Amino acid sequence: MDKKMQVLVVDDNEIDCLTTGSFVEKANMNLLVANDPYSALEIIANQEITPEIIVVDWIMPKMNGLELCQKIRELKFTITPYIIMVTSNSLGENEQNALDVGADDFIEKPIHGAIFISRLRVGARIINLQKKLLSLAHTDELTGLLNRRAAIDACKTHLSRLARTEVPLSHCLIISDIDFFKKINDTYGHEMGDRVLVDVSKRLRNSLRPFETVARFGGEEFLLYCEANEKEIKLILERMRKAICTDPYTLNDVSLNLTMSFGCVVIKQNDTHHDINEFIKTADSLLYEVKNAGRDNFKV
Ligand code: GH3
Ligand code: MG
Ligand code: MG
Ligand code: MG
Repeated sequence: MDKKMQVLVVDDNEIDCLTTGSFVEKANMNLLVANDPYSALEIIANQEITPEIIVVDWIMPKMNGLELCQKIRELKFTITPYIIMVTSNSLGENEQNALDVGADDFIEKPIHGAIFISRLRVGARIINLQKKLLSLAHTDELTGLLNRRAAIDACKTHLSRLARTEVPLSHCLIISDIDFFKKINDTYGHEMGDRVLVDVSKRLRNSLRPFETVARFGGEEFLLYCEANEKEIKLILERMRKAICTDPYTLNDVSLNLTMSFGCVVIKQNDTHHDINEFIKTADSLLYEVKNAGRDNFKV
């Protein structure tokens, strides 16, 4: 089931806040409340809960709704919030100004509950569309794993989190590649090749924890990112190597075994200022060494 839509109501008038809030809850959405624009910006900056629909009152002391709307539009979001401006200030040019600075909708006070709920649902449709597009843009169609672009974004997030952690930690970035994959396509056909890619993806995904990253980086090449030190990662890599080569891959009557090679770079907190592509390059050259040394192995 879809998660509840997060709706932030910004209004300096407590009664209006309660009324608007009750409609939000009636629409079965999750209500967040700010009684002034500054607390609204704080809630928006909070990484844990990102408001998806923001209902902004126009007349507020210190910073009005129009300015707040402008400020929100200057921020960077993964999902751009849908802004509904609400006001008793309903001159035609106000409506135009609100829409021009970035509001998506404009409603006059007093709010008509049923219509407001319908308008919240319009906002929810736009948000859900954004989510769907984002997920398509980030997912590898065949395997369902993250694709290359999303892998790099995820690694950047992991890196900045590593830079911020207070306890000494290290992370690992792995590039892995199926050995002699071309032979599988050539011998058994592309359908078998695809089947192997899907199965390998599952085995790799199951080898790491949910918050760690497993991505399809290229044709038969994968990027993995996990929280581990050098000693731990050697055990994890050996477990992954075995998960890939132990059980056969089957499609119809065909059953085959394969192996995979892994190159892994350990990232310490002091290294987090490096560009992610440098780590990928290092992992890749370690992978190349494993290939040259006979494959079915890993190098850290
Ligand atoms: P090595 O051990 O050196 O990695 O040899 P390899 O044969 O695995 O490497 P090579 O790069 O020569 O071949 C990779 C093959 O992967 C070639 C390409 O046709 C195949 N491939 C890439 N993407 C897909 C895909 O989506 N489906 C299938 N079936 N094959 C793919
Ligand atoms: Mg007001
Ligand atoms: Mg290969
Ligand atoms: Mg390859």
